[in-house]
Amino acid sequence: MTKNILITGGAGFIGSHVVRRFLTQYPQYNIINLDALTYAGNLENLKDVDHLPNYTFVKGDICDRELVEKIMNKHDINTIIHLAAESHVDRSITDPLAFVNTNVMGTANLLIGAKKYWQNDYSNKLFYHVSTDEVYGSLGETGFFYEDTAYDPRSPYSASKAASDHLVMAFYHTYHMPVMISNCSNNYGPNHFPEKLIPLSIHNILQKKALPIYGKGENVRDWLYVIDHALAIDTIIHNGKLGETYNIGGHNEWTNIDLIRLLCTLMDQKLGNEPGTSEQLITYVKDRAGHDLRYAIDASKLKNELDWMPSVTFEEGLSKTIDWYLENQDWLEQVTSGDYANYYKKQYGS
Ligand code: NAD
Ligand code: TDX
Repeated sequence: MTKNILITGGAGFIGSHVVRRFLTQYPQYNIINLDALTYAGNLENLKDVDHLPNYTFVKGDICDRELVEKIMNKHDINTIIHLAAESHVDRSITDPLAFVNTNVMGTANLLIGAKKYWQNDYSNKLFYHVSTDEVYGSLGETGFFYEDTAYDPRSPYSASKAASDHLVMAFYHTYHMPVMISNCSNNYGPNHFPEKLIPLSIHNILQKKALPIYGKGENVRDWLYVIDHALAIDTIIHNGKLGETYNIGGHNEWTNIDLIRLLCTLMDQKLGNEPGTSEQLITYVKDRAGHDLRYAIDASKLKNELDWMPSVTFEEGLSKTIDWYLENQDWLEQVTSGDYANYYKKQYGS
């Protein structure tokens, strides 16, 4: 069965890997990428695949009802993979409304657009919503997030993602729209915008700038290679159950400080620096407001039911990621020109 898939946010970090996976793995599917090209969206992320005949790009906002309806009609969309979002927690602290607009209103708009076009004929239709483990809140030193863990979002970002998840489930229960949700842990890998911890630190090591660690660096995140996330989404779309949530995680917990120390060691090796050179750049700075202590996903449902497991170890994934940034310094330069310097100054003071 041919799928005409609307992918939102396909020019962003994770979205570009999802677009590439579907374009190359399923040449019989038509992929329509709707992206507003905010500061986080970049068509360069797709330059190796954007010539493929099954690919269409539309620049636009998911909040634009008319545009969404036009795309649904024109391309006879039967599957939506929804990734478009404002995604950076620090930005949500300074500008929460932008997160409510895109993450809540934008998701509602897409759901309404799909409902209108599909007109209750839901055979072979799917609304797949990409969400985050941050909706579950913050863990103490032990325990995991399960699919039935109660939502407890604590930042404007996670609150807006939680609201969007609830809307998706509301459309399932109220209108029987076929939906699936996945809640994933922290991703890392190529094309990651350098406002997030790992690419920001790689960029700063290359620039010999301070590596800002919030608080004491004891917060824990569970890191997953972005290509494994794209693979998990592919697996769930083809084999998952409607109305279900799947947790996706890397079984890979690191305190921020240990992670940055490992990154420094790998960077020194690759750059031919004296051991310990990059660690000297580590600088403890004021903590993030409401900084969640620990995230850790239990992904056993995905493993037991759909046989998905991460394919690379963290050391392999991190090494590949650093290699990508070293080979794509023009990409880094491009995305850090323009408004990035203003953002950086506002966030870090220099
Ligand atoms: P990103 O910020 O790199 O990319 C977001 C993309 O959405 C960009 O291309 C941007 O231009 C586009 N976009 C933003 N607002 C839009 C709008 N109003 N209309 C159309 N397009 C718009 O984000 P990411 O890290 O790739 O995250 C993608 C999705 O995955 C998000 O929904 C996020 O919540 C979720 N997620 C991210 C992570 C992570 O670690 N990055 C982990 C779990 C879940
Ligand atoms: O300069 C920094 N210094 C620092 O110590 C930055 C940018 C971050 N941090 C800390 C905060 C977090 O504990 O590093 C950790 C990771 O921070 P981010 O890279 O900003 O990611 P996080 O806040 O954990 O959220 C990410 O994972 C879940 C994504 O940005 C979200 O979109 C996703 O949903």
